[in-house]
Order: sequence, then structure tokens, then C-alpha cells
Amino acid sequence: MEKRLTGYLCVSLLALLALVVLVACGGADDGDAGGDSGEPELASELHLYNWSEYIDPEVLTMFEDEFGVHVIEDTFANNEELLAKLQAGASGYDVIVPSDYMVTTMITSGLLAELNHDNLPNLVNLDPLFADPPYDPGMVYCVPYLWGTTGIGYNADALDQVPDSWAYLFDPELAAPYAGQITMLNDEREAFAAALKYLGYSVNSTVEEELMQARDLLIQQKAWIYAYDAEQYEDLLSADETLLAHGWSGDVFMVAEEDERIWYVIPQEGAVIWADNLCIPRSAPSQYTAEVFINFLLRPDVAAMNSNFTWYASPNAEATELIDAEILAEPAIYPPPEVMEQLEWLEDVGEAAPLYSRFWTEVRAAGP
Ligand code: SPD
Repeated sequence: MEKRLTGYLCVSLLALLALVVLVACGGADDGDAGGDSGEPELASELHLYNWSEYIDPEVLTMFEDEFGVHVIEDTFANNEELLAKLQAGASGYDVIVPSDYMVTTMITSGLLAELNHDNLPNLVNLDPLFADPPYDPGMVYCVPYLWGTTGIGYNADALDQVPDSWAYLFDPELAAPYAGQITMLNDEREAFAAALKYLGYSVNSTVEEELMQARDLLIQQKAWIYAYDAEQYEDLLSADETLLAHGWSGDVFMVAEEDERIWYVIPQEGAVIWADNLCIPRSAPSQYTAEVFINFLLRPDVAAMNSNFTWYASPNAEATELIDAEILAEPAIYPPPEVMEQLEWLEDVGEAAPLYSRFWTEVRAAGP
């Protein structure tokens, strides 16, 4: 008995010693656990998982200079790629940028950390219209970053008319003349949304028959497609490789700034309106540092820099006066009320999600 007690005391002492060494050395990881004062400390690195060309590089330099945190950015092409990465167990990301419907999916799947609003005083800068999004009431998990629409980018010099209808991508009479010169977003929900809108259905349809029609339309369209791409399609337009591109407003305007032949139109049948959001995965190594970064992005000057760089609309009301007049005045970036009425948000389609994925796989696998 005495021997067992001595052994127990020895093990306890060793454990205590190990703990003292660990605390003295500041912990085992480079996270943001409290220092001596008990206040959280900034990590030396922050890992951002973002859409491509979706933050002004100067903003990252400013953050590093002001806070001493080096930002390492990795990019994804679409929401499903981001989801798959997290579901596969990727645990190195501090901040991710999912769209509206994907925020719902991630909350339901328990993938996101709740935000500590005490660390986000700049939330007051948000336009009230964006401060209580239906996919995340009260911004419990995410903060709106930028918003835009999905429409058609085109080369105005090469087309006789403005391609102001989804028919230019799906109607054989209008699309076939541009065979081999059309790109579609490599994005499951967006590709189906375009086809569903053309057919006169909701972009959130869960009706199998309607989804089958959309799938068949996308398969028929493959005869005219140059590529499915969500990261370089705007450059393909400017490089004369393509003439028509299913695309996101800011991406196309970013290229249009340099190449006046390129323009963007929201199809008259209506289109998708979306918002991308700054969120912290539950598995994030440094939640406090992530919140400091998100708060930095909410600063009016920083939000305006990102809007001016990406050509996307900002949900930050205080940034408005710092956003370029050209961007604020462009109706395809800040659409007027009559166009806004034609726009539809993508929503989490719940039990129909596997159907979308199956049909999307069939589209991608089909010839030619
Ligand atoms: N190049 C950055 C594009 C970001 C677009 N996000 C839009 C998602 C809409 N579902």
C-alpha cells in the first residue's frame, strides 16, 4: 500500500513538473492562449482559406505590419470544395469565406465556432441590411464580407447584342454560334441556378423533375463549352480564348477595368445574389487572432480597399464614402431596386443536396 502511494506521488509530481515546463514555455502550439496577464495573445501566423483574388494583398501587408501576424492564404474554387476540405478533417484554417447557403450547411454540420462579439467592435460599421442575415441570425457564426451577383461576362466587341438572357448560354440558336467560346462556373449550385432560372424555376428547386431538366440542359450545353472554371474564366475572356462567361460580377469588372471590350450583364430572367462571409472553423488553431483579423477587415478603410480591389459591393456602410465612385455608380454592382427584385439567394436545399451533387457528377461526366 505504502509502495503504491509513493508511486502515485511520484507520477503526480512528474505531471506537475511537465505542466510547469509547458506553461513556462508558453504552451505547445502557436495558438492564442492567454499569456501571463491572462489576456489572449496573438499567434504569429494566421491561415486564411479564401476565394481567388478576393482580398487586396496590401491589406494583408497592413495587417502584418500593424499586428505582427503573417497571413498565409490558400484558395478554393467553390463552396463544395471548401466544405469537402473541412469535412475531410483539415484543421489548419483560422478564417474561411463560405457563401450564404454554405454557412447554413456548416452551422448544421457543427463546423463553425461561435464568434466572440467583444472582439469585434467594428461590427457597428455594417449596414443594418446585412447585419442580421437569414442564414446566420445575429451573426452568431459569421460576418458578411462582400456581396455580388452571378451573371454573364462577355466581349462586347465580338457580340452584336448584349447577352442579357440565360438563353445565350442554353438556347441552341443563340449559344451554338459561340461553340467552344463559352465557360461555365465550376460550381455545382451556380451552374444549376443558371439552368433553373433559364427554365423558369427557382434556383433552390428541390423538385426532382425540375432538377432533371436542368441537368439535361447542362449536358446539352456541353457541346458549346470551352471549360468549367471559376478562377481564371475572366482572364480567358480578356485573352480572346472565350466570348461568353457565366461569372461573378466583381471578377468580370476587375478585368473590364483593364480591357474595355469586356463587360457584365445580369440576365433579365433574374439571377443569383450572394454574400460571402468571414467565419472561423471550430478546428481553427487561433480563434482570437482570427477575430482580430475579422475586426480589422471590418474597419471602413480596409473594407473599402477590398471593395476597390475586387470590384464587389461592400456590406460595410461606413466604407461607402471611401469606395471608388465608379464602383458605387455601376448598376450591375449595386443594382437598382427593380433589378434587386429579380434576384434570388441560394439557400441550403437540405435533403435535396445529394440530388444536386449526383446530377452535377452526371453533368461533369457526360460527353463530349
Ligand atoms: N474571385 C472571387 C469570387 C468570389 C465569388 N463568390 C461567390 C459565391 C457565390 N455563390
